[in-house]
Amino acid sequence: MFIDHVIIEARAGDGGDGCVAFRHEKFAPRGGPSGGNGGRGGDVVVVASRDLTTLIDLHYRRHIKGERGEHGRGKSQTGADGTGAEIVVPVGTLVKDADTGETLGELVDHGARLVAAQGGKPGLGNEHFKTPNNRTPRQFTYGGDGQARRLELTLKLIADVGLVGEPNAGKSTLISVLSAAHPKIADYPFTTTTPVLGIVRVDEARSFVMVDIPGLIEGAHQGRGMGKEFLRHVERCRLLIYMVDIASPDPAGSYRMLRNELLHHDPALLERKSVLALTQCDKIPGGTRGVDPQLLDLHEHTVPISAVTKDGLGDLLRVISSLLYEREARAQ
Ligand SMILES: Nc1nc2c(ncn2[C@@H]2O[C@H](COP(=O)(O)OP(=O)(O)OP(=O)(O)O)[C@@H](O)[C@H]2O)c(=O)[nH]1
Ligand SMILES: [Mg+2]
Repeated sequence: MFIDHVIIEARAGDGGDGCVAFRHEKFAPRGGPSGGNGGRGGDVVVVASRDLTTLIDLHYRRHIKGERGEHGRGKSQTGADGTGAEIVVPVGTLVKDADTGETLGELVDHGARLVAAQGGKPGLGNEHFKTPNNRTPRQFTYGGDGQARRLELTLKLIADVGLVGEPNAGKSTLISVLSAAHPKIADYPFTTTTPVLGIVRVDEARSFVMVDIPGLIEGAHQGRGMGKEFLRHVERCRLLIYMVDIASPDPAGSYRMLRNELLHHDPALLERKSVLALTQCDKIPGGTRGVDPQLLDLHEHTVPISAVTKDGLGDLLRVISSLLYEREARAQ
């Protein structure tokens, strides 16, 4: 199961109470105040790890609590701080307050940490209130309440290259020939129901991460089909590949439909570097060389391919890598 959205209850620990105590020593029977402060409550912290790829663990663990700080004790002893609780999430997780909608942060790097609920402040013991005028204070304060918050965690996969296409365009087939990923492939629509990541090796030094998402159909932005929900996974891709089956009834229309769906989801996606891959060219006479020139003109970078004969895959990789690495190449 692929879980990429969960709401959990985070409750930080309360602060420990301050203590009221007086020293009772043999030669100082009426000693001064000695009640120590409480400890801080443990925070609830969200930590990003590249070792996770879904939020599934949290699906089964909805309540996360930090420990309470210990109460202060006599003999000026401060209570120990409560241990914090960690919520480990995959890199690329967005953390929001589920009730206010406020974005608390986005964990983009491995090891990044975000305090999602603050532990309660320590209470003060009576020793703290000692003044020259008041040598026997009985005052103390209670520890503060730990912050309680409902957190909405949303995972946005971080891939360099996203595949967008209608169902059956051949997205999963492409990722399975270019990477070690093995998504299910079949000739019925919506075979892919959850995003799949694959690492594509360009040469010894370079590789990129590709993401295959469920197919898009016209009206996806209004909730038709299932692709809309997954479009957020291509939001951060540096490059998009429009996948259009050359043997489908209207390839040019399919390409325009895909652009239109992206436009409605987020207009910035149309500005993204992109390549049009005309897929399944083995099905037409002449294969990758038999493509109608008008289709080749649809997009600035158009590459005819066949995942079955592997024709055009080298060209596709060359175009992808020149676009992905062009800034670095120029800088060298
Ligand atoms: N002849 C031929 N068939 C292909 C090619 N690529 C994919 N297919 C076939 O087309 C069908 C759909 O392929 P998939 O890779 O599952 O398509 P998809 O785009 O992932 O589809 P969804 O997951 O439903 O969105 C399967 O029967 C594949 O075997 C190709 O290059 N040539
Ligand atoms: Mg698929």
